[in-house]
Amino acid sequence: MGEKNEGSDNLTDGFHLVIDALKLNGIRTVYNVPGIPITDLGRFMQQEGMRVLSFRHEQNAGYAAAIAGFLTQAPGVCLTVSAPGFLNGLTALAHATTNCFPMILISGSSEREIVDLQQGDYEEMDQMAIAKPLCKSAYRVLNAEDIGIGIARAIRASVSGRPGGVYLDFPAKLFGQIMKVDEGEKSLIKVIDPAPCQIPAPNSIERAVGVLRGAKRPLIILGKGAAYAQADELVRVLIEKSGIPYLPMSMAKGILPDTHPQSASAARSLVLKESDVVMLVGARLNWLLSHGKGKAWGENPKKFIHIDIEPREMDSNVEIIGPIVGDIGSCLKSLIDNMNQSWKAPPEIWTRAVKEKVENNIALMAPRLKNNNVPMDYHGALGVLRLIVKENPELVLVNEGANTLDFARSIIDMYKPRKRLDVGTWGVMGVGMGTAIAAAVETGCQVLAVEGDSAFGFSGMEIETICRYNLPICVVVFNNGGIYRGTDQNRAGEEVATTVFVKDARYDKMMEAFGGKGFNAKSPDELSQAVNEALESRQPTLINAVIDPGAGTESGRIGNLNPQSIVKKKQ
Ligand code: ADP
Ligand code: TPW
Ligand code: MG
Repeated sequence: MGEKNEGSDNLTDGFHLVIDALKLNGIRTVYNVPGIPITDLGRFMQQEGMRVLSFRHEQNAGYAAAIAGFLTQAPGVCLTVSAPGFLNGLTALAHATTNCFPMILISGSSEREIVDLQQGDYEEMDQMAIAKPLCKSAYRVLNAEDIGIGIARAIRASVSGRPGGVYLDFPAKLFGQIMKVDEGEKSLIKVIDPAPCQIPAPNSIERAVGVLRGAKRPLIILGKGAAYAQADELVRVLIEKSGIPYLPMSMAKGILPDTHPQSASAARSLVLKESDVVMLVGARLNWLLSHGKGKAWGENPKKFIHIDIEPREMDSNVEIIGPIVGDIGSCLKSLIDNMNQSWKAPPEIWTRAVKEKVENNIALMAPRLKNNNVPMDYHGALGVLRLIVKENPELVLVNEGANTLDFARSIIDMYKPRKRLDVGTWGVMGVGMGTAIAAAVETGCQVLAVEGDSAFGFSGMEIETICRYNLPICVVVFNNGGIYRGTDQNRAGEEVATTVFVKDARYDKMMEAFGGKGFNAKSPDELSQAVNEALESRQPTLINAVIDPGAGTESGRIGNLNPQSIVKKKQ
C-alpha cells in the first residue's frame, strides 16, 4: 500500500487527490463495497481520517448515501467497483435522483482504450453511458490534475437547484497517476456556496398570496422537499400565522409535530376533496397525490399554488395558478412577509370541520391501537411502537413494506423533522438497512426500523454491517409470512404461492448469528418490552414480531393500482 510513493515526499497520486478533494469540501463519510480498483482508495481514506463504511451489497451502500444526502444537504457518497458493483449501486443512484436527494456515486471503471474498442477488459462496461439517464450529471476524470474539478462539479451538480444523483467515473489508471504535491494542492477546488439561495420573484409571491386570501377552504401540503430544506421554523410560522390546515406527506411528517392542532392528516380524504385552494410546499403532484385530479380530489374546482425550486415542476399535472419558483426558505420568508399585511385566518366553518373530522377519526382509531391480540394485527403492534416513538421523539424511524408501511405511516406520529425515512417516491423495497445505517451514522441518534418481512429480505444481510459497526439500531420485522399476507395459496399445483414465505420464520436468529440481540415477540406487550430493552441497551437488535398472516390487504393501501385481468382467478 502506497509503497511507490515512499521516499517521494513531494509527490502525490490520484488516490490522495481524490481524498484531499473530498475532505476539502467537507465530505468525510463514504459508503462502499471494496474491490478492484478501489480497495486501496478505501484504505487510504481510512488512513486519512475519513469514515468508510463497508457494506455487503452496493445497493444498500447506495441507499445509505442517498438518505445521508437527504439528512445533511451535502451529497452522500457511495463508492463501488466497476461493472457489477457499479450496476448494483445504480438503483440507489436512480432512487436518489427520483427523490431529489443529493448523492454522488463514485465508481472505479476499466480502461477507456480497451472499453471503447470493446476488447474485453476486466469488468468492461461503458459505465458513464449507462449512468447518464439515471442522474442529473455524469462526469469522467481521466487525468489526475482534473480530479479537483471533477469532484467540485459533482458536488455542485448534486446539491444545487433540484438536488439529485451524480455519477463520477474514475478509470483504474487515474488512481496511480502522480503529481507534485504543490501542483496537486493547487488543482483542488473548494466549492463556494454550492446551493445558493434562489429568491422567488416578488410578483410570484403577490400573485400567490392574492389567491390564498381569496380562499374559503385552503390547504397546505408539505412534502419531503420542505423537510430537506431545513426551513423548519419558517414552515411553523407559515402554518401558524396563516391558520391554514396542513397535510404532511410521508417524509414531511414531524416538520411540525403530527399532534399539531392544524394537522389534517387524519382527515386526508376530506381536505383533498373539499379544499378550494391548495398550496404545495416541496411536494410534487405525482401519483402519491393522485396527480392533482380525479376521485381523490372530489368535485370542487381547485386552485393550486406551488412552491418548488424546479421551474419545470409547475403545471406538470394540472394548471398551477400560483407558481413560486425558489428555495423553500426564501419563498416562505417572502410569503410570510407579504402575508403580514392584514392577513385574515381562513373561515372558521372550514377549520372547524377539518378539526372535527380529525378528532373523530382519531377517536375511532384509538381502541384498535390498544388491542392485545395474539397473533398481533398491525394496529396492536403499531399501537405500542406509536407510544415508544412518542416517548423517544429523537428516534429515527425507518419504514418499509406494504401494510407495514401504510399502517405505520398513519398510526405512528412523528414529533421532529426528518425523523421518518421511508421508501420514497418509487416505493422501493430494500431501502431499509442502508437507510437505518446512514441514519445512525449521520445523526448519532438511535434508529427504529419497522420492516415488512418481504421488505427486510431485500437488505437483510446488512444486519452483519449493523453488528460490525455496533450501531444503535433496533429492527422490528413485521413477520406475517409473506408479501401483503401469508395466507395465499397456489390453486393449480404443488409449488407454494408466489407471495408467501417459509412459515414461522425466525428473523431474530439472523441477528444472533452476528452477535446482536434477538427477540421473538408474539404479543404487543412482548413487542413493547423488547423494543424498550433494545433502546436501553443501544445494542444492535432484531425483533421478530409475529403478525397474523391474514391481517394485511393486497398491496396495502394502493391495491387500486393493480391492473385487472378479465380472466377470473381460480377459486
Ligand atoms: P413528497 O414525495 O414528499 O410529496 P416530492 O419528492 O414529490 O415530495 O417533492 C419534493 C420536491 O421538493 C421536488 O419537486 C424538489 O424539486 C423540491 N425541493 C427540494 N429541495 C428544495 C428546496 N430547497 N427548495 C424548494 N424546493 C425543493
Ligand atoms: C424493489 C413490490 C411492494 S410491497 C412489497 C413488494 C415486494 C412487499 C410487501 O410485503 P412486506 O409487507 O414487506 O412483507 P406486508 O406488511 O404488506 O406483508 N421490488 C422492489 N420494490 C417494490 N415496491 C416491489 C418489488 C412490492
Ligand atoms: Mg409481510
